[in-house]
Amino acid sequence: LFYNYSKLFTQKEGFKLSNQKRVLAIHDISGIGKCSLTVALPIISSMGVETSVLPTAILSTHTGGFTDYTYRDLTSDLIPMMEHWKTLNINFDGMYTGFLGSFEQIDIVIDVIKNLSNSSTIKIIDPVMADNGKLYAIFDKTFPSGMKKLCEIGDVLIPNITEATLLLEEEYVEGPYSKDYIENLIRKLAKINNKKVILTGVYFDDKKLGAACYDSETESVEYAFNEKIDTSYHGTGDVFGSALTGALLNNKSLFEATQIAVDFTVDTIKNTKAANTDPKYGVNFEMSIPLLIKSIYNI
Ligand code: PXL
Repeated sequence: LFYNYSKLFTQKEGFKLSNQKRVLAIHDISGIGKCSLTVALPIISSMGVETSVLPTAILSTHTGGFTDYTYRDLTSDLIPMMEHWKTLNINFDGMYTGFLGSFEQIDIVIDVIKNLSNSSTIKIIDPVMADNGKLYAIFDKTFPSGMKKLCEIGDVLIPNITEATLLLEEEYVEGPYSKDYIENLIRKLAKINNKKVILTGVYFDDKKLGAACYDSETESVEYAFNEKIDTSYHGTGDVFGSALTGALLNNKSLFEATQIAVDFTVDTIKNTKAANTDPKYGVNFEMSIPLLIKSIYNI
């Protein structure tokens, strides 16, 4: 099995070992609770893409459901890390941003992206700040307008519906949603960066849930659905974003990458539900990695 796994990468059409793709993942490290970098690193790496990291903060756990967590803000390390990398002339094929450690980091991350990207770098922005109709408690009301500035320089935005409504300064609406509502929302979001948007947490009934994707070039909305499972776990947005990033860097189309990420996320939720663990500890994504690799190579 191991032999076949490495062959999958090296025998892929057009693959050269010297041309491995590299992504810069900009998120926090939460020591416990499976989100941000502790999911981005293993997931993107398992898809054959080198994953460099710019950690925004270090926490003992994430902030969703745990109390008394430690929080080390790394804002003052970001520019020096960027300056060092500039001397290395390092190239990034992708950048994937998520949870930022402070309001000030928004402008710094914009600077990092501008300094370390080139015209072919794909910039994936997850405006991590809210879920289930609520802004995360550690952010204040000014945070969404700052996050909107970061979204403006992205190529692919991946908000959930709560984040979408905050970016657009609209009231949060509970699902199930109508097609009209979703397509209106996604077209308004696409005006922020004039490129591509993937809206997560979309459902029209209680059977299927997934994501809508919109490409400003074709002006079309496509839907990637899978089973709607009646439980929610922390960190699934990051699991989705990481799989999506890996799939896009493997040259999948926007829709294919979205479907791969939806299917992977649902599989992780199914495995976790079967284990009956506390939702704040995140999903068992490790057991779904073989499925993810199969979907990348169409096997
Ligand atoms: O998964 C989003 C996330 C990432 N990092 C930290 C968080 C959260 C959501 O609550 O608290 C530290």
